[in-house]
Amino acid sequence: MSARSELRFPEGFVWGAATAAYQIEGAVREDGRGPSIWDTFSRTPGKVFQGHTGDIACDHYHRYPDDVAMMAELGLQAYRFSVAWPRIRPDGTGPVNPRGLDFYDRLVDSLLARGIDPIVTLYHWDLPQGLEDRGGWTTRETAEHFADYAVAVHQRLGDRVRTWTTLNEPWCSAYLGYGNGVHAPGGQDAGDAFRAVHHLLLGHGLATLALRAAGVEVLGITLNLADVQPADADSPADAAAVRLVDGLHNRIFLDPLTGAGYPDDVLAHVSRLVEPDFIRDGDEKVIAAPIDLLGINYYAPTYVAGRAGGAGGSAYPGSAGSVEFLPPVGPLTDMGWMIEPAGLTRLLERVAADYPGLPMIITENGAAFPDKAGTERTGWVADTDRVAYLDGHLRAVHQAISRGVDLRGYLVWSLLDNFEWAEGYRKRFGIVHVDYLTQRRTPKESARWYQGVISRNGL
Ligand code: PNW
Repeated sequence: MSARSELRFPEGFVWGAATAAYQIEGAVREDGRGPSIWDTFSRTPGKVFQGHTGDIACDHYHRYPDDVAMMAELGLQAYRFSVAWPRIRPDGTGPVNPRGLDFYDRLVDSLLARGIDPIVTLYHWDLPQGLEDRGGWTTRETAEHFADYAVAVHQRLGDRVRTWTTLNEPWCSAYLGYGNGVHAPGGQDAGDAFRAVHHLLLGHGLATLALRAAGVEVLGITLNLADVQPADADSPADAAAVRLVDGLHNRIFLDPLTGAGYPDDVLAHVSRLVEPDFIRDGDEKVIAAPIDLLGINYYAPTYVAGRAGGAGGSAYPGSAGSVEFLPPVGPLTDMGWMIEPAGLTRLLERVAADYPGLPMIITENGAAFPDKAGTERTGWVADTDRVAYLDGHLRAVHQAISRGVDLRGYLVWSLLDNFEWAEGYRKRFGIVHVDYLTQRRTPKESARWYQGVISRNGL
């Protein structure tokens, strides 16, 4: 009898994995690359765990042929990577650096030679330091520079890359980068966080218009949307807290992207913290440039309560005084994040209901778990906890699809253990283990399991 899988995914459903340039490439001074805000930030004492940097990371810049061969062996159908802006425009404003483009040219060719579909992210947080020196995402000019850079990348790769996304998780860039200082460039100002939200969205819109004019086929953006839940489903105060956090996290991006403009309640909240004079006439029209695909990154749910004098969350400007974020409970990942697959089903169904007609793809989902002892000796990483996480979340994805959500694919975060931003190398998200002393790659049990899922197109 042939092995029949229990849960089948739709025909043509895309299976892949994701990474980001600064987290895996290394080679930060090679072939004319300029410094990014993450080079600066990671060298600033106290910002990243034990002063880790992306200087070497997974050395993917040199090892990409082997890495692509490994992807092919695992059966990946798509690979989402990001282009490092400072490789393409080393100081942010000057001439294009062809040697930077050469690297992605080679990478794309090797992916295509193995039948793997490249999915390009144009911005995964590594802003050229030269642009930050002029104000970074708090300024309009950065949005315009982003569109120019997008066109330069497309000119080189557009004949072979079909699927493009502009930004990865602008929520993180704005609120963690300019609001609470946890990410580069380390700004701590609520007004700047909202300026950054707007200029990131504007940059997305300008790039979308420019890429569309250049003939891009499939164009989108990736958001880390939050499944915001009330502590008590019957409490009006908790419902109000959900509405505020949902506004600051989800609707502030989704509404303008889909043509509805900024939500009134969110604008009212923002206006209490900063004069929103950075939003100009016509901007919302640019931001609403039609997209083909919404990338969603999901890791964990967010539970909130409405409470006068609540501590709020540093990543949600103006939330102190009315919102309490509940501590995560139950089984947690190594990031301290809750494991709740149902949150992913809820999130997908909510987006499908509130923003109909927008096809979606999971551009990131996965988990950090501590390394098990003995990997180097046995050459085998038994990450059963990660297999369970992925299995649970794929069941949640399947449920959403079976209820009618138009979801086109799933990309696991991440292919490799890598530089986990402020956490440095101590958090491991890979389905492939990386020994940072030798750069040896060892597929974990989860990679073998995922290989089987892909080959069966099901669980
Ligand atoms: C995402 N948060 O980051 C990024 O897109 C990846 O580069 C990253 O490695 C992955 O998720 C795992 O963290 C996030 O604090 C970082 O809520 C922080 C948060 C969310 C997403």
